[in-house]
Amino acid sequence: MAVDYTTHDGVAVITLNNPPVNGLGLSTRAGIVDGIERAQNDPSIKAIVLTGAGKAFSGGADITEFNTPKATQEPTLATVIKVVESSAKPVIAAIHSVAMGGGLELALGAHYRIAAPGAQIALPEVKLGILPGAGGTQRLPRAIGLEASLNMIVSGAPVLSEKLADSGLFDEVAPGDLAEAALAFARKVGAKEGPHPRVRDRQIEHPNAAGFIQFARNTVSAMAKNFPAPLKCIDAVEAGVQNGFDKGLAFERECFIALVQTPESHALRHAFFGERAASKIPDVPADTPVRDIAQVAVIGAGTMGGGIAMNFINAGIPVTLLETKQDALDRGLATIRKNYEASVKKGKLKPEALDQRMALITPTLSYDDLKHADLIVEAVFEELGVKEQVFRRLDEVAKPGAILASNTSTLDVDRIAAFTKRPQDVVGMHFFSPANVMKLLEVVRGKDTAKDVLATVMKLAKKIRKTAVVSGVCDGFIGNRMIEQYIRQALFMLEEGALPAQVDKAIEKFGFAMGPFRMSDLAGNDIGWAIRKRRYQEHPDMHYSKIADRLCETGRFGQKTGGGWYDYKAGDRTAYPSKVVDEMIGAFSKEANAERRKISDEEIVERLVFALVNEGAKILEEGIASKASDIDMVYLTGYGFPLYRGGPMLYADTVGLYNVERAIGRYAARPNGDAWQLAPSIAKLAAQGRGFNG
Ligand code: T1G
Repeated sequence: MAVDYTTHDGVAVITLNNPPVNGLGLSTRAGIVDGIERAQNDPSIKAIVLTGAGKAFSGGADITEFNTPKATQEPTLATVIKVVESSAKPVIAAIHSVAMGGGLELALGAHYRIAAPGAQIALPEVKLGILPGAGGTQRLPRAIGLEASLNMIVSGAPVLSEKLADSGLFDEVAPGDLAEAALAFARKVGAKEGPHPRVRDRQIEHPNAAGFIQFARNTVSAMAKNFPAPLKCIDAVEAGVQNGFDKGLAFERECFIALVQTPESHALRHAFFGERAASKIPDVPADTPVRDIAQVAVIGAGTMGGGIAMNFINAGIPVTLLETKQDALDRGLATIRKNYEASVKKGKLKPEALDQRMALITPTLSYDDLKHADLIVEAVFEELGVKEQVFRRLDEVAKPGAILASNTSTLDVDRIAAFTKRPQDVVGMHFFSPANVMKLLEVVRGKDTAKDVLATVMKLAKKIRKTAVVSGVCDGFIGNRMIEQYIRQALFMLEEGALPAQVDKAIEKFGFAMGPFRMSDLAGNDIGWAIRKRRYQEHPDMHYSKIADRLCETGRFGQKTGGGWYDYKAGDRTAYPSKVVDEMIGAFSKEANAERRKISDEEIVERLVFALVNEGAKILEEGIASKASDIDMVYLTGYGFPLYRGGPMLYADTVGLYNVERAIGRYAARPNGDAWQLAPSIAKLAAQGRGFNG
């Protein structure tokens, strides 16, 4: 039973014991009910303490039971809370570390609550696209008031227990031994005559509840346009304010059932699990010993190197930063300082933290200073010859067991590893620009990369707050290999009749943060140009539209040259459709004898997104990615794919692979159709009526 029951001089202690965070799974829920009933029937017991073992009071509903019959099997959490709330003997919730979601709702069903300081208190359900489904929208407003509760429910953000000390949620915030404080409190209230106070019986006091709720609704509807849950949270709280607890509870249930079935909630839960699943590598045991990373070195103090260094400094890990020339080193340090100064100005960083962080950097021009580093990340020019020089040098100076990582975005990590005598210590750590901001980290596993190196880097990624996804070695790994096909389709569509602004608008309406042409103007069209030139050498058979080369030949590299696919005005980053470029596109189509036609937004979205899906399917077939959710995590955290659609592979499942296959078949039969080589797995899964994610 995932619950322990002990007695202490007239007080029964029910301890949730379902590691890792006391998720309220079926056996835990049943154990609580049994414990409460056992205490009712024991005349020596005057009061009951409910608490959690290990690192949480409770992290809420057991997410491992989501979408399984156990999740809704009696006793449901609502039943458990009803049993707790109707106990004749007082129930005291003793909260520490984490009380989230159903865990907090359970505590709200108790008669009294005592908390240790530092506990994370939250109703994060809205982040899963649902709302508190066990009375949270009804009890929390009665415990801490309308405004504070709406803030917590709609944001899902945790609040530290001591910040709620005077909120009416806790009867005590106990800085000392929580168990002792709970037992003492239990003996005190156990001596009192019942009935004991129930949160549900409190009133929600507010001078102008209707006005505040309307204000909240206006605020939330502006920011939550693609997510239904936040507004539903407000509706449920309002129902309780207007119609009383029981009607409010019933309405909350209706909202919960409706939301849990929405594609947005499915996408958010997919991302929640995908984030956790990404850190699990099928053939690397979870208990693989990791190497200690106390000191890091970064080679290259440019945009990437500086951003990479900041990640480690932000986590308190000292960094030796190596450059070849003093002025480059000085520039790199100045950029890092400027970034921190900007954070201080925005109030995101305390002034004293700026100097503390800068003090963690040891600048140097000498490779010899890297000899103590446990991890060395190179972020030098993206050219194999340069990487070779760096890794041969590293092989000479790095201490045995140091992990040697390359930030390469497309080069072959196995070839880089072969420049050393220690390929087992070489790995790719592909950060995304700006490296100190973007959450995605592609961890590229070479054929010789040791398992403990992978385990170490995945653990370190969590420490520097990155979403790490393991990729095998191929050109472009996961993200860039897929974006290649996306851009190919975008360029073909220009040739066939679309214009940059139409393509961007269509895919931005679908939910992408930025369309391909605005993105390219931002990153620099010359970067794609250089990659295409390399591609033409390596894959002469691959059919590309040369329209982007034509643009680059005129020097229109994007924002940095005042013009790219769009025109720009000095000091203004707005992308203005360019008459010159539109005419160039028209002329190009004529030269290519391409009959320009009207292309619908729907075709634009299908060709861009299904190009990602088709290449993602091949990446799965080749084992470059181990699971579809890894590919989705790459696109959600590194490429601006809309979160409410869950990533390209989940979106394909939502559309149905049968429909994806038919759409690809249609495009394969049209001009430039040779780019559509259907991934066999799409046809196979479609025939079985399955999706990528099961
Ligand atoms: N149930 C089961 N396992 C959970 C869990 C949960 N609720 N939350 C986390 N885990 C696992 C997680 O998968 C990982 O497992 C391990 O715990 C450590 O997690 C009715 C319906 C609690 C703050 O949304 O925010 O209640 O990978 O690495 O950084 O209204 O986990 O080690 O095998 O994140 O210390 C609402 C989600 C559910 C809480 C701990 N609850 N969890 O953070 O560790 S819906 C949540 C978190 C609900 C009710 C509704 C965090 C944490 P493994 P971790 P951490």
